[in-house]
Amino acid sequence: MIMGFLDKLKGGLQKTRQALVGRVDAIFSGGKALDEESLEELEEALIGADIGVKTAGEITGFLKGREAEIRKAGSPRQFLKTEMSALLGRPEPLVLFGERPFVILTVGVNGTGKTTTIGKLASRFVSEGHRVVLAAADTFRAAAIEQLDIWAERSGAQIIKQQAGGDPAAVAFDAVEAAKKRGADIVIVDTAGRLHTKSPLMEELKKVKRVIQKAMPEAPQETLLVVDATTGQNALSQAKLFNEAIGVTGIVLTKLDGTAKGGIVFTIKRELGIPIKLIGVGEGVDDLRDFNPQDFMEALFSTDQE
Ligand SMILES: Nc1nc2c(ncn2[C@@H]2O[C@H](COP(=O)(O)OP(=O)(O)OP(=O)(O)O)[C@@H](O)[C@H]2O)c(=O)[nH]1
Ligand SMILES: [Mg+2]
Repeated sequence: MIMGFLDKLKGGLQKTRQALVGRVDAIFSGGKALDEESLEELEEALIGADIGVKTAGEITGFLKGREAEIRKAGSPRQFLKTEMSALLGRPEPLVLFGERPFVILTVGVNGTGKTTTIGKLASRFVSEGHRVVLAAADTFRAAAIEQLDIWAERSGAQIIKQQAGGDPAAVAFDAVEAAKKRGADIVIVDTAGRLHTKSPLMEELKKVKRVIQKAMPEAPQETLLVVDATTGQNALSQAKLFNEAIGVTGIVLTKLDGTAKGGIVFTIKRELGIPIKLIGVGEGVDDLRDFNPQDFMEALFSTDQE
């Protein structure tokens, strides 16, 4: 099971690996010197994999002038792996704490994978023995409610919904109240995708949060921003604006399968200070996992499939 996921992660990161590690190998193969020129090439490879200009500069700056040491330690690739691992720090998984219900509010721009992530999470929590209530607070489209309904059925979660066009805040409130009454453990609130730059939509989200707090003052204990890894650097402005509006406690990075922009993990970690808690590497129910920096680095620098 765990190996299966690592393989999937390796497969998913193949494009990022080619963009980054493949080029690193190419740069340093043939015993090329670690001079200005190869460092510049490396910096370009890092930026190309969406690691971010600032972090890319830091990494190459760190390598500069340390050629003898790096050669002694083994390959530049190994050295780079160690240095980059240090940048990612420890895992910061999703932890259910405090009073029940534990309320998770899910937000993000259109199509990033919010509803799918909720379905996967619901399935995980139910299989762990938790009682889960989903709130269909994406009332914008009827199809969105149906989509969540299917996930509720598939996972064995309950769902609170209204008709399309209803008030999202009211749905979220009802879900928390229902969970309290029924003694449920977890509420996961789906919301409509919205552009972080559209202020009326961000106001609506603030209202959802305020109204949830009328039902339970300490909720939402977790506000997850779902970010599509393929959007690259735009993830940063999404995170900044959603965070300013409602306070984001964790990031779910989806679609890490098949993107060459997996380096966004470093940018988020280094420039935002919001932990990546979960990653998505596919559309299936098992394709969501806790983000583990070490697994990520193993997969990114793996050599056994290309
Ligand atoms: N490859 C891949 N596809 C994913 C992943 N997560 C979600 N998707 C797909 O992305 C598409 C959009 O997913 P949704 O869950 O509907 O996204 P959403 O954020 O709820 O979309 P809106 O509600 O319209 O804003 C679907 O086709 C999902 O199957 C992932 O980790 N990898
Ligand atoms: Mg959705």
